[in-house]
Amino acid sequence: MTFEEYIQSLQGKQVAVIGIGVSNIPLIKLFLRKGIAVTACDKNDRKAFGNEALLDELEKMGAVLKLGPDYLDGLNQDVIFRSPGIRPDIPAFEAARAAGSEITSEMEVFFHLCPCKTIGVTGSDGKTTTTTIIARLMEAAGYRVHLGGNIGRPLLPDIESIQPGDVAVLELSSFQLMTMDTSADIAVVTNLAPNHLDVHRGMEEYIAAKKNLFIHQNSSQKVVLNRDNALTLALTDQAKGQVTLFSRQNPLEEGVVLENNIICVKKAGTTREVLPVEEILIPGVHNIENFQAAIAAVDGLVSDEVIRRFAASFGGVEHRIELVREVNGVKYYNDSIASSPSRTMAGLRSFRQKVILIAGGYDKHIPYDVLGPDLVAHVKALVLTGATAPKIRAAAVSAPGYDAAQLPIYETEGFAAAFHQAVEVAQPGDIVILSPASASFDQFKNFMVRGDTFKKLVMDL
Ligand code: UMA
Repeated sequence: MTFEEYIQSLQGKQVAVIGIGVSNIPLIKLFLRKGIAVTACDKNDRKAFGNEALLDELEKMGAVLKLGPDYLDGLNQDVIFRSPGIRPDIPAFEAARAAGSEITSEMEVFFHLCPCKTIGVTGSDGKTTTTTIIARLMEAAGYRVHLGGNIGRPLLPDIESIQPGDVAVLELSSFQLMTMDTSADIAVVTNLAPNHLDVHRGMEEYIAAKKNLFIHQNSSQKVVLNRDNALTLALTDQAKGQVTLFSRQNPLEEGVVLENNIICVKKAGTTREVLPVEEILIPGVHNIENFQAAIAAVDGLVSDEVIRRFAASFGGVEHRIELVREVNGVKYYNDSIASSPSRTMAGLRSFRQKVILIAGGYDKHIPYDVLGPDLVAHVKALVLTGATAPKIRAAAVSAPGYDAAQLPIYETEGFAAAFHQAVEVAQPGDIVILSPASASFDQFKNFMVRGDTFKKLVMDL
């Protein structure tokens, strides 16, 4: 179906959009411009929503608004778009579904209608960097690239400008994948570790969601999986498309490996040296893996020369081990994206020296013990704030080799106090890094606001 035909099919139907956020605002506007009847619903009332001008604009364009605690009452429109942050099985959706409504999402419809090749990236860590690397490589190779998804930009509203020869590169979260019935042409799963267990019913549901990125492929499509991550490797048997493995730690007969510190592609008995690790500008072994995943995805589409030139100049993505500035000999890094322990572990392992770590935040009910050994090995002072502070402290204290004199732990009330505590203990030559191992929602709207707040505190020093 073309986009035009899809819009035709919605004419005369009632459409509801649940959650007036990043995913759905451009969608609501697009539908209204096309003359479709839209009811836009959000759990926040006008005041709590915080952007009256937008609500007024939507109303002026013809939207019916349903805001506040009763926003889901009587939900029965023909087609209902759900925001990623809302589970697809809440009672209001179940009731509407039983009464004949179709429950879908911006991402699902995008995959149904996208006229060009799609490259989709999911995983617990490394999604945004890998997605960005792939998009930039494809661009450098001359493709017209549309970059979006969980990275913060919905693509369905742009679909009219997408040409068959373009490439759509998408980061997908488990929330977006939960109900997907179409897979990407090239699917990449970077790795899997416990995350979002406050929303998902357990690891099984989380992994089942991630699998949707490749489980609906045909045999001519491609899935890239991580040989070094047991949960990801276990998915190999379930792939319908052609599997390309990548591995930093293990030898492979076929796939993307690391040999003599060079990323190599092994295929049909041959080995091609693609990228010496020392030429990758961004630090950290996890970034070697991100490059390996990206190289596996674009192999055959982007030349090795383009890959090498790009790797030498790519400085990374904002909020991901981003160097903010150096003050009085102390380097400040913003790794606000690290909203889970595995993420923070990767951040800590990126540095050759021990760092002063600011961590803690909203509690997603994931285990923290795993973080303990890395705290002992890589942290010289730990500054904690937020709901997960006691869990992170417990992880450090119970880790083998913990020595209170080697790893002082500070607990502070509030984010700014944590920052100033870190500044106080820092000596010239030190590294201070915000890498919270927790989500931001206890004190901030999202990880970007948290990172921006940190950057402002650093700039104000
Ligand atoms: N809302 C309700 N009812 C609810 C939940 C939310 O009405 O039960 C309303 C909120 O009041 C708000 C709106 O829905 O007004 C927000 O919707 P949302 O939280 O579902 O998120 P969006 O603003 O649409 O942003 C989403 C992703 N957010 C989530 O998955 C929670 C963004 O990922 C993504 O960039 C964006 O779509 C574009 O695709 C953010 C994220 O934190 C960055 N993702 C998680 C992660 O990466 O770990 C999954």
